[in-house]
Amino acid sequence: MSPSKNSKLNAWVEEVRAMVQPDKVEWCDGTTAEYDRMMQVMVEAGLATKLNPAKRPNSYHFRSDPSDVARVEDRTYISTTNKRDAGPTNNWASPKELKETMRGLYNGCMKGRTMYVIPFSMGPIGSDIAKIGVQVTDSPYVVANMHIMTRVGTKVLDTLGAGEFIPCLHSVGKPLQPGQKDNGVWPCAPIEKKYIAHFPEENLIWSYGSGYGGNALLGKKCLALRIASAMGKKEGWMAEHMLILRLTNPEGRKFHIAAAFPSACGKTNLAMLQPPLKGWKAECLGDDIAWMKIKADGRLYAINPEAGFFGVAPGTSYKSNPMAMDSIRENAIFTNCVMTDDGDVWWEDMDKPCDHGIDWKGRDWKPGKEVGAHGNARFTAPAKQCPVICSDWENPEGVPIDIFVFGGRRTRVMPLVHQATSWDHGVFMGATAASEPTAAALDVSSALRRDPMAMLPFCGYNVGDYWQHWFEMGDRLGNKAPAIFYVNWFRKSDAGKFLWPGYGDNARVLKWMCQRVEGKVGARETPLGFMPNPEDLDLTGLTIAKADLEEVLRVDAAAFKGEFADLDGWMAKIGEFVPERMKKQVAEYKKRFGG
Ligand code: OXD
Ligand code: MN
Repeated sequence: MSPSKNSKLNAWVEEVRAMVQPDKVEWCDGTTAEYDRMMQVMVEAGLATKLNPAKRPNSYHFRSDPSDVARVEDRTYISTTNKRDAGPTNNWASPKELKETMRGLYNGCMKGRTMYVIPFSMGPIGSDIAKIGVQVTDSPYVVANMHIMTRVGTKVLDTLGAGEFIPCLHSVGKPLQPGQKDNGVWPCAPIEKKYIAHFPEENLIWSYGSGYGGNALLGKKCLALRIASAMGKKEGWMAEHMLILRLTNPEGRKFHIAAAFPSACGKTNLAMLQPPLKGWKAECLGDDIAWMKIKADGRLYAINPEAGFFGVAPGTSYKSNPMAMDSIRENAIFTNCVMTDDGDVWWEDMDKPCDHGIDWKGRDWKPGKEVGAHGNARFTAPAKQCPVICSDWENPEGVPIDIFVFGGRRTRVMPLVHQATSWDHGVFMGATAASEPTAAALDVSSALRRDPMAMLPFCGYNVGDYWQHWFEMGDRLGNKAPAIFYVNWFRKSDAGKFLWPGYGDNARVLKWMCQRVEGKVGARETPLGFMPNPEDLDLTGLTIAKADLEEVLRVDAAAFKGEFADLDGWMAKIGEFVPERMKKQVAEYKKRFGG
């Protein structure tokens, strides 16, 4: 029986039920008892292992199928009536054809399974920036993860009343025959049957065939980025692939920073960084997504629409991110890690080595040629468990953003930091951001890729229109617009050594940004924009060779000129959709380099 009086919702759930033909339907209430029951179901199905409670209380480990370990960009669609509205960076399919294909797959796809109906809020329930979604899924793994990553439950239905919701349909695409059980085999469909489809004209999401991460937890990339970005364009707000953090200076002034990086650039690390600078305090508000609206005072306010962290495990350690390590000490879900002999989880570059365990493929494992944890192994943990979660992280009003940061992973060419000289220049910096490849997507090539505002896989509409939206937001914000910076923590020397220590020391760069906003620190003008002189950075307590510092702050004009062809290629890819203001920025950029 539906606990909702929303007739549109009830009609949709009934329509889906008739199509997917589950054994039964369960409405999720978001309670701990429900979470525990999901885990019980999955332990019994051989899909989950409860970790040793003495090591990691109330935590579970899962192993997915090797074909289902990351987002599948080739199978992700933006389905709009006109192809131009999906733009040159998205896969497009006509809604009519895509729906027909997918209906064929959905038909009877939940046979032998339970269909769960998950009402969830992205953002604090009732915030004027928040949105309500309802996900239908046949995966208890998804239910449990949604409990952590979003706000699930009856209160959401009460708030929804008869209002609008975003329908999110999901199936792992593996019906069960009578008597058949999963028996330890992660359910999913083969790659050519996986579809992650978005219909922005109707605010609708259909996902089929994958049980993993962003393909399946539909509140995250599908709703909070692809659909929300398209809604933001229509409604005049922004949904961005950005962490949010608060830095407080010794005088008590708070700065809010929203930073966009492609996957695997240390976003979660930056979101939780702890400054080694006396009197400076950092608090985390979110590690992946920011929704931002201009409020009555003319400033841009951000909320984190999520309630948890779905972080990349390998590389996370007490050295790289102690706050994340403390966030996952209990009540966490781990996927595709090594299971240790004492019933805990492990991954590459965790603090202590692991001599023996079961690898992510379920095989007996010892350190050697093959990694034990998949490169995109993940932890799911409640944000409230982060020791440095900001007291305002659930403030329905959001926090006013002072600074935007773009960046990427570049071993060469790009210096440590530069600042835009104007909003339009900052939009150009974001639009031309580039990074080296990631394990978070299964199917991206190993070449350097341009990743505009880190939204390449997540922008739910034409990227040219998206850039135009950025320009227009700047017009509306005027002199209240955040200052824009670009960083690269990953520059290496010719000998392959990182030139900048990174991690907590990145706070030194953030401090420079805050002081720039206050007009308290110097900079030099370069063809890239404003950059710090070595003495403008607070390097107290840091040992860095003078030559390394100079190198990491050097603008190699010849190298940048050498990338003009790549820049032209990128603009040519967006072609007729490049806004005039972007063309002007490209021309000015080249002129500054004398070319
Ligand atoms: C993520 C990603 O999972 O960006 O956050 O890939
Ligand atoms: Mn992300």
